[in-house]
This record gives sequence, C-alpha cells and structure tokens, in this order.
Amino acid sequence: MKKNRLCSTALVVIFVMTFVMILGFALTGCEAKNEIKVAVAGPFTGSIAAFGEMIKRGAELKAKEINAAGGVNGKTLTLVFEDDTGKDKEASLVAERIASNRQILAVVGHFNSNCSLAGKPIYQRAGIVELSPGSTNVNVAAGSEWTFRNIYRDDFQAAFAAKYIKNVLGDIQKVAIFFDNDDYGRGLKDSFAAEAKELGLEIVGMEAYDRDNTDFKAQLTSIKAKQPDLIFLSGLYSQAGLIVSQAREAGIPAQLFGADGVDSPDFLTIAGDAAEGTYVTTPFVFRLDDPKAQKMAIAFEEMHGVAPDTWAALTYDAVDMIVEAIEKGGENRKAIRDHLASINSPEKGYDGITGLTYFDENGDCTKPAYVKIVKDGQFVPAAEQMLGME
Ligand code: ABU
Repeated sequence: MKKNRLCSTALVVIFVMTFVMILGFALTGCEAKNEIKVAVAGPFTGSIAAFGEMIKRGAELKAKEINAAGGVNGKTLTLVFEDDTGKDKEASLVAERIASNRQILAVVGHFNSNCSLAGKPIYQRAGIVELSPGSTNVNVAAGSEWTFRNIYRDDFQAAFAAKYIKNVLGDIQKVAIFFDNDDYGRGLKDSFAAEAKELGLEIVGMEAYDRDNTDFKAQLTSIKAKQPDLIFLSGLYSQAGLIVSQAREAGIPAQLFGADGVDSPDFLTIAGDAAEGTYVTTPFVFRLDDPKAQKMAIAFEEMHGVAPDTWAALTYDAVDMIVEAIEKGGENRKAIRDHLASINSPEKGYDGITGLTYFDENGDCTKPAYVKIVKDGQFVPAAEQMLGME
C-alpha cells in the first residue's frame, strides 16, 4: 500500500515537472519569436570605458525609440551588450560568443580597431554582420564581406589633420608624434607622418606608448628637447589627457592636436585646464542648426542625464541601420548583409543624424571630418572647418 502511494506521488511529480518544462520551452520559444536580438560590442569596462558608456547609451536610446514606435516588424528589439574591454583577446571571445548564438542577427561594434580586427575572421566564418561605429584603421573592413563601418578611415582622417595643421593653423614647422602602440595608434601615426612630410612639415620625434601607461615624463623630456611647434596625439582620450597635462607641467608650449580617439568628454576631465586650446579631428559635431541631431541630443539628455558625444551619435545611427536592414532585407544574418551591401551609392544612402552613409565594395564609407577645439572646458566646433575633402 505504502509502496503504491510512493509510486503515484513520484508519477505526479514527474508529470508536473514535465509539464513545467514543456511550458517553459513554449514560453521561451514565444519570447524568441517576439523579439529581434542585436549585439552591441564595445569597451564597457576598463581604461577606456567612457567610450563604451556612450556607445551603450546611444544604442539604448535608439532601441527605446524603435520599440516605442512598434518595434522591428512588430517585434521587440533586444540589445545584447558584450564587453570586449577594448582588448583583442577579449574581443575574440566576445565574437565567438555572439557568433554561436543563432538568435543574434547582427553586431553593432566593435569600437576599437584592434577589437574589430580580432572579431573580423570569426564573424566572417559565422556569417554575421559587424557594423562598427568607431573603428578607423584602414584594414578593418576590407577583406570580409561581413564587415562594415559608418565612419571614415584613418588614411583620410590623417591626411585631413595634416592639411588642417599646414593650411589652417599656419606657423607650424616641427611636429612631434605620440602614438598608442595598437592598430589604431600606429596606423594613424603612419598615415599622418607620411602626409605631414609630403606637405613639408618636419617630424622631429615619435614616441610610442602602451594603453596602460600613465607616466609620460621620460618621453616628454625627449620631445621637449626637440622644440616641436605641435604635438600630434595618435591615441585615445585616457592617455592623451595625461600626456596633455604632463606636457604643460613639463613646460612644453607646443600646440596640441589629437584625432577622433581623443574626442571624449573624459579627455576634458583627465587633462583639466591643460586641455584648453587642444584641437581634435572628429567624424561628427552636434550643430545647433541641425534639427535631427538636436532632437537626438535632447532625447539622449532626457534619458541619460548627460549630453551625447560623437560615439553615442554614430552608434545611434548604426543600430538604426541594422534595424532598417532587418525590415527591408529580412530577419536573417545573410539578408542583413545583403541589404547593407546594397547601400552603395548616395542615392541609396542611409540618412542618419551623422550624415549620409553608403558603402563601397569593402564596406567602407566616405564621410566628412570636422575639427573641434577645447574652449572654456568644452569641445566646440573650430572656427575654421575644411569640408569637401572627403
Ligand atoms: N577611431 C577612434 C578610435 C577607435 C579605434 O579606431 O581604435
């Protein structure tokens, strides 16, 4: 009797557990069918997390707007944030994780060129789009039909910076370069030095550093002896901020000039007063007379309590481009790639807040560069721009 009761109880327990499992699978299936998953990969922790924070916030704003307007084909857009910490090894692991999750249809990212390059063969093998809102090294997109970016390349940015220095700043003869010893810093430095020499500027010194360096006094002592008129910063805001403040402490009066890796509000915090007068090249400026960009900036500030930066804006557009590719191409990885590849002329271009994006056969795009200057502790558009070079 007792044995029979035990048997029936066990049967009931097994029945209930099976029912709960089936219900669970069914609900998960429904959920998956009602959502579209897109990964956003960037440096969300580590020494350059300020970039990641803006990327995350820009993506979140766009997702909120899309979902409020009815989602993607009526489904909820879910962003899957993956932290590559700005390092290639972590980026490879992130790429493997994303590529093997068949629910993820595309990747917005990575930000750092070294991370986009590390992920590139993995995304290519898996057949999933990588659309970078920040990687500018010349080799990022070419060689894989799955890699795109909505920003210019460093050969263009470097030539633009050298021409601005020569033609707009004037009185600059001797230039020294500090460069981050990674794909971005090295590539940008090489292109800049080549163009600067072509324009008749003299490169009087070059100093390499690693992403984790914090003390630049030895390199600055060597640079100071060469009396440069200008120091070009081919790296990211975290080290550039320290180089700028330590350069002024060392009594170096040279003009300071960075590229888009320096374009972060955190550069201003790190460099403090020493940032004043520093120029940077950048792919985007929030202009007061641009209603689309202003609308985004207001919504961003309402959602996050801070003003957006360049990277938030490019990510905002990149998420929208992926969503448009899903809606117009189809809800699978290949259809998204094919749609992006078909955006190959100004007429077919995606008209976002950062301007018109359309791709060449490599997945690269032609977009303008701008110049900002630090004035009263803020980045503002420089008085003279050099548009029409792209
Ligand atoms: N282009 C901004 C810095 C990020 C990178 O390309 O590595």
